[in-house]
Amino acid sequence: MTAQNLPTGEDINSLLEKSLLACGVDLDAVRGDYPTRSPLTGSPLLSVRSDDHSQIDAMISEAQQAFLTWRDVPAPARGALVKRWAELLTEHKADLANVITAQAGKITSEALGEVQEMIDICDLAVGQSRQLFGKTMPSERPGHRLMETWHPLGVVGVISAFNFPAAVWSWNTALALVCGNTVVWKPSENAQLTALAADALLARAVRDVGAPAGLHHVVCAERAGGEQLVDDERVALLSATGSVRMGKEVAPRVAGRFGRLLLELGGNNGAIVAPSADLDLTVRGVVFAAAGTAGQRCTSLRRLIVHESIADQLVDRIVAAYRTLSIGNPLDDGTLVGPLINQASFEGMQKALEQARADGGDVLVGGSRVLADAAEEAYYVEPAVVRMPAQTEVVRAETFAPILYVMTYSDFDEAIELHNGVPQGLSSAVFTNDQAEAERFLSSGGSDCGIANVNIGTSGAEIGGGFGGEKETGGGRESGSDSWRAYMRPATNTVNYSGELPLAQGVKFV
Ligand code: UN1
Repeated sequence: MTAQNLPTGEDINSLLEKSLLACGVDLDAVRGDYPTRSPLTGSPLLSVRSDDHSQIDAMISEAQQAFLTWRDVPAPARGALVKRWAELLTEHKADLANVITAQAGKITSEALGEVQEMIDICDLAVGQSRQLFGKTMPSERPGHRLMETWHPLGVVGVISAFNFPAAVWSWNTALALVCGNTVVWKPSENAQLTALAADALLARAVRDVGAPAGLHHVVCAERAGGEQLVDDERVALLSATGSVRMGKEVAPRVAGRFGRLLLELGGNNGAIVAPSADLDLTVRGVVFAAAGTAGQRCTSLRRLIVHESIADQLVDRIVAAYRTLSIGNPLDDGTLVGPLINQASFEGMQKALEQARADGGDVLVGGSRVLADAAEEAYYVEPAVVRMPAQTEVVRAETFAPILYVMTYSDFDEAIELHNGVPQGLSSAVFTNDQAEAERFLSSGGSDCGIANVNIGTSGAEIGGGFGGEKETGGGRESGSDSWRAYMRPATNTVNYSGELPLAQGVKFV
């Protein structure tokens, strides 16, 4: 089922400009020669400025300078900035969501959800600003206190992807700011307008609370701009979200200069469906996780490992649900699946499907392009379900598009082995009503991912938990739990109030 009424390029541009202005973007200041386009129609959007090497250098210097002031502002007062930012995000939720839809192609409900996720991380960070606690330990020496304190790092460089063009930056930025750092952000070339809109709201919060203006910057540049953040020694922490290929390039360069790294790379998320699973709930969970956001989340469900006794029945129901998905204009209320980001993404999907067929896979539904007549340069696709005879190379690779590979298992150990038998380790799920299976999946011998769920899909994590994964996903944790520690450095302090000078380990000296 497809929705035919795509907007015109003019419609999108007028919605975009109105929304950018409402967010406080100075259109004249951001305008430049770098072309941007809307995945809704493939039509051009406002062209943006390109920052060169010396401009990026100046941003890092300003951020470094602002850090010297910001680090001494009490953390709860830093929290007041993030609190104001959350108010502005709440007030301009629809404006920012419109920009996200226009540039990333998310359906309105998911674009609003992305902004809600930003508000949520701000709430969390504000609370965190009154904690940032260290431990105290008993000293072995009388009249001494031993404790740990946490201090800001400096400039945090954030590299983010197109698919969560604002939320991932906000996870990093809200925490980095309350922790006393300053931020230089290099968004995806496919998400610069969203970045400028999101950043304009932060700029307003900075002005409203009188925080130092230089504490946040957006770098509008291609890859070289990101590389500058990777290689600049003043960037104390580099937090990068994107492909495994990008992470493999970035990690040794940052490590080579002893910078800190936070990586959130690819996922190839799987779900096991056991015979006891509630199939109504499973179908809904699977369809949202696999087809939602047109399969363009790091957490999208890409592999379904189903018990052989229920496989046919479940697959039939998923296929039937896929046939009812409305694909088209993401601004329309009823639409569930918007466009892919661009042609390369569509081609990647086609190539993967071809390979899957060559490997003996059976494409049960989807895979075709739709609405090509209405918008030649937009790439709307029917999400695909492919029954695979085995977990072949193409299944083991992340294709950033809506392909769900289905495989079967006969015993639960085999299912876990299949599940963990991929290079990535971000998110995972089991659908079961057997408590022992659920517990095994969550145990150390179960899922090897950073996120492991029971009876919900792999995507849509809440902000309160740590977000990230293992193996090629890069090992970083962002957003909730103890992730704030990645933005700070611990110091161990020993305070002597005894008036004597006993040495540790009983050592005698002068
Ligand atoms: C991403 O795709 O990079 O768990 C982030 C989720 C969202 C975040 C996804 N909260 O699906």
